[in-house]
Amino acid sequence: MTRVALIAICVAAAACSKPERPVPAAATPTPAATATAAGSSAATMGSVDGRVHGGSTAVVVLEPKATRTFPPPAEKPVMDQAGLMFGPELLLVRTGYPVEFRNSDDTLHNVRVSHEETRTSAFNVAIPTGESYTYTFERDGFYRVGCDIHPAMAASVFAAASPFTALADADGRFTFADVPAGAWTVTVYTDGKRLHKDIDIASGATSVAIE
Ligand SMILES: [Cu+2]
Repeated sequence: MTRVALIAICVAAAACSKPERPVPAAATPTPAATATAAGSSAATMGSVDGRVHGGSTAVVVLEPKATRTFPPPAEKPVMDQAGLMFGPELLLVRTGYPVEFRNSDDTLHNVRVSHEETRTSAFNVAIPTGESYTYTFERDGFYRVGCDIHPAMAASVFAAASPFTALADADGRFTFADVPAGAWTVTVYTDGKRLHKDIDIASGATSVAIE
């Protein structure tokens, strides 16, 4: 049994640039999820510093318990093909927003992508030298990425609606900045397992452990 522990999730109340301005209620339905100590609105922002113990590669996702709308990503994520390799090995993307697949090699590649859990094909396209293909993932989860021309080429995509996704570093550490206060779920994907932990983000510090 793999033991994964999330420790020292510290939440610091950051000064908001517009502390007096109430968040428009119409745009953000906020059902009373859980009784948080602060009970404040999205005007309060915190940050999360955590650590995953015991896993190898760990993908961490922070998802709100209540429905929440997030701004679009600032940049379009890119998966490149260079030197007969995909890069990066794992690309974190947002569902509903475009992702670019490039071929920077002097040879033809194709890109075959399928949803890992459902085995459903997302797309399979040939990408000539110097060209690219843009795709928008609509379903959350991991995707397998391969090239049929070069079977050794392999990578993964992880798609999530939440903008708060991270690949833990070699020591298992991860950080999320500017997280709106409220009730959230931390999900850790590691060693083929999916581990959940609920946390309340507000002013103050929180420690979380997932066994
Ligand atoms: Cu290839």
